[in-house]
Formats: sequence, structure tokens, C-alpha cells
Amino acid sequence: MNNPKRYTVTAALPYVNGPKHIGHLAGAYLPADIYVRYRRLRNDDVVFVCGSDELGTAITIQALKENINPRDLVDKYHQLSKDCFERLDISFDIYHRTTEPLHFETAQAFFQDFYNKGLFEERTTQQYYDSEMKSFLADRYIQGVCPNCSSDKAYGDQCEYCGKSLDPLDLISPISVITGNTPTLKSTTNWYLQLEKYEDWITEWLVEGKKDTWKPNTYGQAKSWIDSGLRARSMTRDGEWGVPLPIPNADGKVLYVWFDAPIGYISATKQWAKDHNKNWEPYWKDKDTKLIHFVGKDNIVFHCIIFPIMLKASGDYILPTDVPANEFLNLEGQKMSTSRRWSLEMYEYLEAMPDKVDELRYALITNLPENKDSDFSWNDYQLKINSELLAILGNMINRVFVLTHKFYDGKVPFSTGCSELEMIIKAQKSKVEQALETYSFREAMTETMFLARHANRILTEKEPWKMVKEDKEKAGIVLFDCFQIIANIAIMIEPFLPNTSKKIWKSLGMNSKMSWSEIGNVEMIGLENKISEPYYLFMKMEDEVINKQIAYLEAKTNQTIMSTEQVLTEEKELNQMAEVSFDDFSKMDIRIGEILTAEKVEGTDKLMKLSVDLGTEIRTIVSGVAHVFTPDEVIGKKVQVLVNLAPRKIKGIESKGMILFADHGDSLAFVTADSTVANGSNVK
Ligand code: B3M
Ligand code: ZN
Repeated sequence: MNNPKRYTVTAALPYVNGPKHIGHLAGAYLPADIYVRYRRLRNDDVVFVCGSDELGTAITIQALKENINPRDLVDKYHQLSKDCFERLDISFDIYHRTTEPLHFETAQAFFQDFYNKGLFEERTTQQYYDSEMKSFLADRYIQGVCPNCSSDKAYGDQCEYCGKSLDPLDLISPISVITGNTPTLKSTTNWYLQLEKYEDWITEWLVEGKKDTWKPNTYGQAKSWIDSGLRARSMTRDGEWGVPLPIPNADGKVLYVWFDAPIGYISATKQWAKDHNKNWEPYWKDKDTKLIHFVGKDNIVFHCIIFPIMLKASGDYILPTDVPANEFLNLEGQKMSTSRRWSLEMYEYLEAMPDKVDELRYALITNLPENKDSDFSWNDYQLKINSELLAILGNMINRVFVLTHKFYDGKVPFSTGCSELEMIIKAQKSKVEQALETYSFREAMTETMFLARHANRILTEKEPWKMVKEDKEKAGIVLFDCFQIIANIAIMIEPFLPNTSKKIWKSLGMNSKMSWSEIGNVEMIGLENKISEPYYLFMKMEDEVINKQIAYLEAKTNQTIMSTEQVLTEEKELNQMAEVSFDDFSKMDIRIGEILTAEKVEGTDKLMKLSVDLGTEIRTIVSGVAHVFTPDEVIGKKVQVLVNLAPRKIKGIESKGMILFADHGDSLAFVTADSTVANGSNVK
């Protein structure tokens, strides 16, 4: 194949406004990783860049909710995402951050260049402003009555009920989603990129040029956007948490996050090049480089239209060769959502199954939402492990090793490569390549597993354990062939299940570096290979483990209070139930308190504001009990209170401490104390 050898591969920069779930993983990071690993095995020159998208409204809003400053928020989630990706073997060459000075410089240079070229139009418009937050409200943070269908939950940019796209000024009785206040109109100036000037160009480049090569879902969505006409779009915002505009008289203005974020790919590449003494420019400017963006379907417009227009406008950049966007992954049949607590976060999985990374990768790969939404379920996950990874791949390898130890003293029986096998493997190789080149990773995985099925078929048909009694040499040839298949699988499976690949390779006594070009070699393993003892690649996934995860998901979604901080801690506890030291336990200051007053928090279903007498003081605590108890039922109760939990704001109320409950699915009971116990007594 005559491929250009240089690839710049990007995976969408995740917002650091919370933990990322396995839907994100299946949407962009895992497919990108498979692709990149494949290219590296082919010795292509690849840079795989990603990093945290740390600026913009999504971040400031979450910081407000968690009552911490944006800097602390992004530090926390950047580290969490980075660690998770590492543990999931997503092999980024760099995981950068859009808060790095290098990124600011790079993004500002783009803006300055467009400004100098006169590509912006300066416009003054009226926008909604929340005076309590002292900030303008992004469209998503304004809610009101839809002028079209009268639903009272329409957002500033769209009514989700009737689907009509809206301007915030269209909303009747608008309110700020964040504070609940009625926002006021204030005039403000912003810089609009005149996308409409690129309509002809993008029609030619994308609508005509990508029709036959891009995936239908990506192409279709991009085309329909273009068909409905391009309009100028503001590339700046009022605010502080962003890249400041590099031009005069623009105090208090920052770059729109979707202007700077894709430039983040370029700054990441620059940093990587710096770290490795390389030149970044060919990766973005040499026309022989292929630029490929892996994203989820909600990012298509930005990667297919807006960013390419920016690259084009800047003059000397290459354009994306492809944007293989994925649809969404559901969880147990429902849309995944971190805020609704119907999600499997990457860190949750890793805590529950720390040594089962390839198992997850496999379950996701065989289920990737490549052309339509797909579903992850724990039962399917179990099935994939037990009846595919274990039954087909793991058992086959185990059998071959057992037989070799039993009848051939652990030495690979000697033979010469068989041409039929060579043909079969080469045919698989080209199927897998074809699938990988067209981003059909599910298919590529199936075609790889075909080789393991094939080895099983050989074993079942030839029965070397019987044959060995009559013709040891002939039985040896069967095993020899199986070893060649196993070695070929080790290479072919590397992009998908890197850890499994490594284990197999090592067990075969191979030290050399793997290379894709070796696939098809049917004399890779011979007498000189010192193979390991028989081993199990995968362990059976038991029902109890699966049921526990299903129960956990259900319990989690029934919980009420949503501070991410709390979610993180609680989930850690639920998931692990690990041993704690006495020191850990003694850090908790738990005391007996008495509920003096109770009232429901307005506008919520579950929250109750309580005042609790702790002997030496009376504290306000917000607790998620209003769906179970009336205020009258709780007043006078003696309860246990974790008094040194960091205070946090819930619905605008400062809550200091946490009341302990016995939680049994949907029933909830206070952990009470005898009425004779004095308020403030320590619980030990
Ligand atoms: N941060 C959206 C997201 O996390 C956005 C992607 C940016 S890619 C340049 O889904
Ligand atoms: Zn509507």
C-alpha cells in the first residue's frame, strides 16, 4: 500500500467539568487509540494528541456548583481524566491542557491573524446578564417559555420539547438556570467570524469532496448544517475564564471556547515536539500529512465545518482527511448521563475492576456506536468475557501450552510453515487492514478473533492429544501451526487489547518488537522459543460480580445530592468497600445531634433543610430525605451526624455536616440513638 507516512491523530479534548464515562471512551478515545496503535505497528510516523479542555462556561458553571474556583476544578478533573486514560492504555503521545501558556499564545496568534486579515465583524448586541453571578449567560443557561409550543423548559438556544432552535431573546419569562434570577439585557460587543464567506469553499471541499469517503453519519450531519446556510458566529465571550483577546479595547473579553479548544490540538503538538526535539510544523502543514479527528457526534459541526474554516483561513494549515465520528453509547438501554447519575464513569470501572482493562476494551470495541447508538450492559460484558475472550482465545492458548508441556517437554515441536495457514492468515490480515483503514473497528476485532476460532477448529478436528499416541510428529505439526496462529494473533490484537497482546507475546518467549509486517509469517515460533508454563489469559466473570455492579448502578441513580465531590467520594466508598485503617476511621468526627426544625427546600423533591442541635452549637444541614419523610416526622429525632465533613452549598444553602442513614435501596432510615444520649456525644 502506498500510504503517506505521517499522521496527526486527535481525540476530542474532554471538558474537565466532571469525570468522563465509558460512553466518552467508546465515542472517541478507544477508536482513536486502536487506529494509532495500528499505524505505529506499521511504522508510520504518528502523533496522537489530546488533553483537557479547561476553559469556558461549562467549567465556570461547574465550579460554581461545587463551590470551588475554576482552577481547582480543572486541576482535579484533569488529573482524574489523565490517570484514567493512562490506566485504560489509551496511548496518547501527549495529554496537554488548554490552560498552558503555550496554548494561550497559540490561540491568541490565530485570533490576531484573523483580526489583521479583517475576517471578523465587530457587533454590539443585547444579551442576558445575571447580576448575581456578574456575568452574561450562555444560551444553555437561560430557560423560559417556548414561543412556539409554550413548554416552560425551553433553553436559550433550543426548545427540546418541540425542537425549535431559538435565540435567547425569543424566550418568554426567561430565568437564569444557575441562580433562578430573571436576567437583565445588557449590550455587549463581540467578534464574529464570517463563516458565510466560506460557504462556496466548504461546499466544494466537504459536500462534494468528502461524499464518498467520510462515514455517512459524519457527512450527513455536516452537509445538513451547510445546506441550512452558514452564518457569522461570535468567537468571543464576556468573561474571565478563557484566553484573553490579544487586541486593544477588549478588556473582560475572552475567546469562545470552541475557538480555542481545537487550536489546543496544535498547541499540544507543539509541546510534544518541544519535549522530543522535533519540529511540529510538518504535522500540521505538510500536505502529505493526514490529519484525523476522532470525536463523538455532538462535536461534528465544530470539527467538520468551523475548525476547517479556521485552518483554511489561516492559510498554511492542512485540513482534516477524515473525521470518523461515533454516535452515542447507552447504558443498560438508557442514555448515559453523569448528572442524572446513570453512567459508568471510567474511574468507577477502574476501581471496581482494576485488572480488567482489556475486558472492558473488548466489550466496548465489539459494541462501538460506529453507525448508530449502541448499548453497554453488564450482562453483555459478562457474556463477551466468558464466551468469547475466555472460551475462544484464552482456552485455545491454554490448551496449546498444556499439550506442549505434556507431550513435548514444553518445547515447540519442530516443523516448517504451512502454506495453507499462511494464506488464511494473510487473508485475515487484509480484512483487518481494510476494516481499520475505514474505521470499522468492530469488524476488525471480529476478523482478528477469527484466527482464534480457526485455531480452535484445527484442535477440534485434528485432536492432537489423540493423534500424539500414533504419530507424534504429525501431532507436533498441529501444535506448531497453532503456535504460529497465536503469534500472529498477538500482533494483530495489539491495537485492540494491548495488554493481552503483550502477555501472549511474552509467553511465547518473544523479545523482539512487534511489527505489522510480520503478520503472515508462519515460522515465527520455533524450537528456540522458550515458552512459558500454561496460563489463563482471562478469568471467568462470575454472576455475583456482575450483579453487584447492576445493583450499584441502580443505587447510585437513586441517590439525591449531586455535588460531584460527594459523588466521587461516595462512589469510591461504594465501589471499593476497601479496608480502612483506624487512622482513617478516627478522622471522622461523628456526633449525636437532635433535629430541631425541618423544612422542605423549595423547588426540589428530595431536599430538606434541617437545624440540628449538636450540644455546643446548632447547625444547618441539607439532607436528601424529603421524599421519604415529612418535616414533622423528623423533628425531635436523635441522629448521628458527621460533623467534620467540609461544608458545601446545596441550592444556595450552606450545609455543614451530614446526617447518617441506613440506606436499603428505596427505603431510608435514620441511624438514631437512645433518647438518653446527650446531644454532642461522640460516636466511636
Ligand atoms: N470539550 C466537548 C466535549 O468534551 C469539547 C471537545 C473539544 S474538542 C476540540 O465533548
Ligand atoms: Zn417549544
